[in-house]
Amino acid sequence: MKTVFSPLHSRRDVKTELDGGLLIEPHEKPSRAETILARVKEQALGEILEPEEYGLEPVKRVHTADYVAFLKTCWQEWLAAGKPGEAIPAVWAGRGMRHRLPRDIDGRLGYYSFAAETSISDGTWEAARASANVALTAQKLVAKGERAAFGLCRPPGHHAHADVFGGYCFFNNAAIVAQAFRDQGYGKVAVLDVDFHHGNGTQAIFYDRNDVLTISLHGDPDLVFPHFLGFEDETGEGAGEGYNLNMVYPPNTPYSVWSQGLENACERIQTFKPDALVVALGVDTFEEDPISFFKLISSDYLTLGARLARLGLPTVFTMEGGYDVDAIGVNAVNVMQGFDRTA
Ligand code: OKP
Ligand code: MG
Ligand code: ZN
Repeated sequence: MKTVFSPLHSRRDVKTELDGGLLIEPHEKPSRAETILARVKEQALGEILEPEEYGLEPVKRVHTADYVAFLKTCWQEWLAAGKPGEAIPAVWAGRGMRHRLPRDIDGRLGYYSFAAETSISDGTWEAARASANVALTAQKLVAKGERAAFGLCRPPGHHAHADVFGGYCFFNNAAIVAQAFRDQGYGKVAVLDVDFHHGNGTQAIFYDRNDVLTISLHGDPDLVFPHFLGFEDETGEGAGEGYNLNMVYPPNTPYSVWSQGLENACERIQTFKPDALVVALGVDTFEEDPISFFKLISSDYLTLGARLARLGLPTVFTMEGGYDVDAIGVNAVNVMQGFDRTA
């Protein structure tokens, strides 16, 4: 399988993540992508390509123009306001208040976000753009006939809504890929999110549509991030009713249990008969992940890849989470190898 990777990911190198009342070194750090790339090379998974430039048009098919413009100038606005640290949202429109875009940068940061762990600094915009280009280049490879392609995206994307960032995500790479397939004439697309966390952004972007099926397996949002979306009674709305599927699991869930949800997901995908599959691949389901609570082991990722291959669909992988940096290279590449080795 071919991998798409951009060295520009390293431009996202924030020094802070608000966690437990402290500003810690972010979990979502540059070494994540480098470790995965190193494993791709070590295992000779396949050719490694730099992304092509697709511009903002395919991004704006999923994100609003005002949100994209905000991300572009956010850091400059923050500096111009004389702020001493990194840009961190700290105020939101609570219940009973107005969702109105203020002029002040603190208000704008809150308007365009849903959480405070995701700091912004110099280079975040460039890295987020590169990450979307990585995903779109992987999509192009598959549209041109590759069976599958690995978009080694960083920063991740699946928490980003049409006009809201959070959970380390700015542009929803999986959603951008799904929409790109649609715009190229693929009639139906499925997005399967196997990251430990709910793919809230992807769900929200396609919630009222029946041309993109969204499925996510994840830790129970009653217990973990993103807390306010991802429950099993969220099944879609309007034309999209029945085209969103959430499967939630408790702490210590092993592959033997999680994979039953995966089977359900695969059956739903087969019934849907999509023309392409996008896999939002997080490996934070790993037993040693520092911020998650499932118990998958490294060999499970080979099995996962093999199961996805048996769907027999043109498949784009977008890299999402995974924070046990020592293991994410092996685990992510195991998915690709399990896929490649399965007819
Ligand atoms: C991004 B992705 C840790 C809280 C974690 C943010 C999690 C974002 C996960 N104390 N909050 O889905 O891997
Ligand atoms: Mg998920
Ligand atoms: Zn995650």
